[in-house]
Amino acid sequence: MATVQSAPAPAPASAAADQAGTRFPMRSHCCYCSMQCGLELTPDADGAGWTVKPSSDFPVATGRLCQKGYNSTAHAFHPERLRLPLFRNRDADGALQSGWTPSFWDEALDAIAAKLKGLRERHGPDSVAVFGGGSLTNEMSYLLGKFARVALGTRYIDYNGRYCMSSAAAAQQLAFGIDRGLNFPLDDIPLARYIILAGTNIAECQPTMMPYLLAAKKAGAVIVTIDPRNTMTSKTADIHIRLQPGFDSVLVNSLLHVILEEKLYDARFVETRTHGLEEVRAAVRDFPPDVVERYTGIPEEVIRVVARGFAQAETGIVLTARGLEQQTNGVEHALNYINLCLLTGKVGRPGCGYGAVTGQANGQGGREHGQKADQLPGYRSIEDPAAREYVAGVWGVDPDSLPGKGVSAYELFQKMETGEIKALLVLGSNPVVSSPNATRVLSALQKLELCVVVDLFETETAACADWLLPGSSFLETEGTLTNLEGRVFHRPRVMEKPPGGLEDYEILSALADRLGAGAYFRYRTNEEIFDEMCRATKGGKADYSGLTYERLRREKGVFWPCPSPEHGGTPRMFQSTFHHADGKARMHGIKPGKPAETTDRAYPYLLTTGRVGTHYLSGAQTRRTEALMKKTPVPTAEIHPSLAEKLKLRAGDRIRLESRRGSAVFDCKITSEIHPTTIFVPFHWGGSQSVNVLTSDALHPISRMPEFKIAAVRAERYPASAP
Ligand SMILES: Nc1nc2c(c(=O)[nH]1)N[C@H]1C(S)=C(S)[C@@H](COP(=O)(O)OP(=O)(O)OC[C@H]3O[C@@H](n4cnc5c(=O)[nH]c(N)nc54)[C@H](O)[C@@H]3O)O[C@H]1N2
Ligand SMILES: Nc1nc2c(c(=O)[nH]1)N[C@H]1C(S)=C(S)[C@@H](COP(=O)(O)OP(=O)(O)OC[C@H]3O[C@@H](n4cnc5c(=O)[nH]c(N)nc54)[C@H](O)[C@@H]3O)O[C@H]1N2
Ligand code: SF4
Ligand SMILES: [Mo]
Repeated sequence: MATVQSAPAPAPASAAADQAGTRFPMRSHCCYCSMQCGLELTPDADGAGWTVKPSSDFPVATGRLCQKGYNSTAHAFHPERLRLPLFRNRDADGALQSGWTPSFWDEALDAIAAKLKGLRERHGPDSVAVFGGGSLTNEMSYLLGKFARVALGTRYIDYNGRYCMSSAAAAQQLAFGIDRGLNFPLDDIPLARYIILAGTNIAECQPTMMPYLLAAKKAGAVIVTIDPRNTMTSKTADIHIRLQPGFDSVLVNSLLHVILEEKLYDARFVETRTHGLEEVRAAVRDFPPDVVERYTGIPEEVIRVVARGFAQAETGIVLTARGLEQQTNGVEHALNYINLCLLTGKVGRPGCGYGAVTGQANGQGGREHGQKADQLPGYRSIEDPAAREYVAGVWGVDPDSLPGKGVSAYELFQKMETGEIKALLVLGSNPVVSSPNATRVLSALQKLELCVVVDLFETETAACADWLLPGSSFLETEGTLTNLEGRVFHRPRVMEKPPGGLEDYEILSALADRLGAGAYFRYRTNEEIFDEMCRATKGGKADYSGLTYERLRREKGVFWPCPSPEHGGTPRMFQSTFHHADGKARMHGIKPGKPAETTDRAYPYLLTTGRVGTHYLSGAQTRRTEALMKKTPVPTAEIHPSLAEKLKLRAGDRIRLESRRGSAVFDCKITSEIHPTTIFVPFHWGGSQSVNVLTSDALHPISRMPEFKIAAVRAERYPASAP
């Protein structure tokens, strides 16, 4: 393969001039998780990078960073950063040749647009698809949605947030009529007297949130964790419930059973603010704690203690994350945890609430402004005629020209497999590593006639690309993001883009121009995109219309909804009303369902997957960060000593895991902290280290969330001496 051409990397010396006042330190925000900790950056002594310190200027996790945050700028200077558009020919059978040819931007954009136009003419606009990501700014998320609908005219756009927040989002929409990760500010956490953390490993995934939990604990709160593993998070808990994956709704039904049986619920709140009590009562009738102890091994007494503790506490919070959401029953599990809050009246007042802990940098804003298959900006539905008319008005297009809703992220790959989708633009995701059943995704991508990837690096997904375009890192662009609390804030630019380079938004605008839609994409700055986006959100659920860059800078972030310049924002939601037409929340009776794949004789163990503190998602950035790779160079499977004994594992042996979809070999760590039937593997690696070659691509019927957290596998010893 030809070497990937690189132009000189931008150096801190070219630091952006638009950060007023003292030049250093400059302000930014960590590019990784949803905490969005503030950074203070000063150039290294050798001028080759930045020295990173926590910012004292951002009112979230002030003065704190985790190991990823301290190392968050390193990847931007990695020698493998792409600097020029790269191109590859296809041979007569349509297969990609090896070796990239560097190109110029004009040449690249002309060629891509010509190919897209040709496909559109021959096969219609829906032959082209777009795949976005939750790391992108609000501006880019919005623009990607507009680009798909206006410049390409395709219904097929979705993004990696489908793999992330979609089940909790669907549950919150059903229960509350609106979806915002946390319904309350982080500052409410220390006011909670009882905190349930289910399927959320905050200590590794949002590490700077831990002090909020520890402050609550210091003030007397009881913390309960529910996870198949005794994680770093559960080490701070008073009670840890080690649950076999898939059993959350069974456990919660039992908690609800005790609360109803012992009349510990908040009858006034339930009566005046909710619907569904009788439905819940009926659903939990058959789940007394002694029966559930028999199903799950969780002692009856523990169930009673937690149920009573949560119900009787003056204040309480429940947080869930991907542990229970990334399942074919994920929406139901989340709904049941919401039931717990509603039944006990713990919503809409200080120290109370339900929160689905958002994951990606802009996992919140990224799911509000149109990257989703069925969505228009402001959390509007693309199927709603009034929403179509309003947004079309802002865009200056005919409402009838907007396509209808498309399909979810994984279903896009299924449509590539059948040939219905023939071209794909990926911006802000690395789906070959992060999708379930990754081998199938890879082969679907190989069927495309045109694949364009805009990224910082030649990722595993770029292996399927005709065109690889250099994207801008978080240091080289400005924009707004919305953190896990729903706080919209402005992230300034730190460095100028390399000479001749294009920002992500400029790439889309230039392509739109060549596709004949340039008139709708004439932006000179990210701020112009933001202002248009805010107008497009007006009257929607996620209403940003009271926001401007100036205001976000001055107030250091504002919580949405914020429907007018005079409105102060909404840190705590649901204080007097929910977002259904009658103002009441909905409780749902949950009948626990089985996962798509259960264990059997051939595949006797449960594989669950997730994260480690040192790496981020597909690893595209953190595997290019030396300090983090030194700590965790390879994925390690966690297995229980009883399983190690069964497999006759010896020190240094690895483990070979096989599911119905593939097999892979991993190093292993033998630990009694994991549920005996369960094996955990992190997913931050690709190729032969990919755990997603094993995972199940069963999707939730409503949210279309894949079942990343449960697959049936067999396991065998892989001797240390084997290759
Ligand atoms: N270090 C690091 N931090 C990150 C990320 C990262 O990649 N690395 N990614 C960010 C993103 S995008 C996201 S979405 C978040 C994810 O944050 P989390 O959801 O907290 O992370 P996971 O490790 O995927 O899963 C959490 C826990 O769920 C448990 N679990 C598995 N099955 C079940 C089950 O059936 N029930 C219950 N109750 N628990 C179960 C796992 O053992 C695991 O400890 O993290 C964000 N922060
Ligand atoms: N087995 C298993 N699989 C999972 C999960 C799991 O728990 N288990 N979790 C799922 C979840 S919650 C998530 S969120 C997904 C995420 O998985 P991915 O979507 O693959 O996430 P990233 O690795 O963040 O991919 C972002 C890509 O965009 C690039 N990038 C970053 N910022 C920018 C930018 O500003 N511009 C451009 N052009 N490119 C940029 C990065 O280099 C990287 O290649 O993974 C999912 N996959
Ligand atoms: S907690 Fe999240 S945002 Fe903060 S430094 Fe760590 S990875 Fe970055
Ligand atoms: Mo995520």
